[in-house]
Amino acid sequence: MSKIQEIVTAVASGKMKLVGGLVEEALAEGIAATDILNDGLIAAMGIVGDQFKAGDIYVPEMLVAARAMKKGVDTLKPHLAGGAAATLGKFIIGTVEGDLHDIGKNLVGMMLEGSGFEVIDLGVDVPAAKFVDTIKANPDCRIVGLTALLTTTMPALQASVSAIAAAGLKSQVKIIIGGAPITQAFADKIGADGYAENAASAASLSKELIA
Ligand code: B1M
Repeated sequence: MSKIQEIVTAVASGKMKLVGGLVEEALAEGIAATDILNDGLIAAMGIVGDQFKAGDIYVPEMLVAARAMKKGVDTLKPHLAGGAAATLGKFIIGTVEGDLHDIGKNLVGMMLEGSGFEVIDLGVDVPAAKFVDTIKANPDCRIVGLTALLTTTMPALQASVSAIAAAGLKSQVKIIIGGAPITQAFADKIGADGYAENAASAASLSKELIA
């Protein structure tokens, strides 16, 4: 079994204690950190999602897999985030109200930090008003990122974008959105300034939008 395959199997089966070591071994073998992330850790979560959808596993198994994934991401972090000095200004990020998924959001935050943003992470289940208040409290912040992983929380994403606009803050900040069910068409529909498919493109899009 290849090292990447071992990582996929360990994450998908929630073997948190194994994952850190396997990621270190993969790095020592010269496998690129981005390949370990995409083909190992993220691929494993895809498998977990499919198993959940098929009814082969339940929420507790999804949760232990998520913990194993986090362990892998923590080990990879120094090798992924470029470590640029925070010169690009503030970036407020959060997962919208009703939604507890944070792995993708954390990856986006990590990539943005590595690209030179100072990340203000509001966590998960963030009400629209909290985004508004945090933008107001940070008048030098020029960009905000919203995540939603559930089709049922896409309306909360729309509500957050609307609340930011209704508070008159659209001239201060650009808004980018992302998450598995999100598309460019949805971003256009709700008046977001951009959509990014993954953490790396979220970082490059953010730089473009504030340039
Ligand atoms: Co949940 N879950 N989950 N879950 N979960 C999904 C999303 C699901 C697709 C699984 C499935 O059915 N196949 C499904 C949603 C179905 C739908 O809406 N159509 C689902 C469900 C149904 C649920 C519950 C409702 C289950 C239940 O209770 N019955 C429940 C909801 C809880 C809630 O939020 N209120 C639930 C709970 C959970 C756990 C808590 C157990 C756990 C989350 C733990 C955690 O995050 N700390 C969990 C997990 C792990 C998943 C799956 C398996 C993996 C998600 C993940 O971390 N992926 C997921 C299935 C799947 O995605 N295939 C699933 C890896 C991560 C790197 O990808 O977050 O997409 P992702 O991020 C990507 C991009 O989307 C993008 O960049 C990242 C990659 O670089 N991106 C952005 C993300 N945010 C961005 C922001 C940007 C730009 C890009 O700009 C700001």
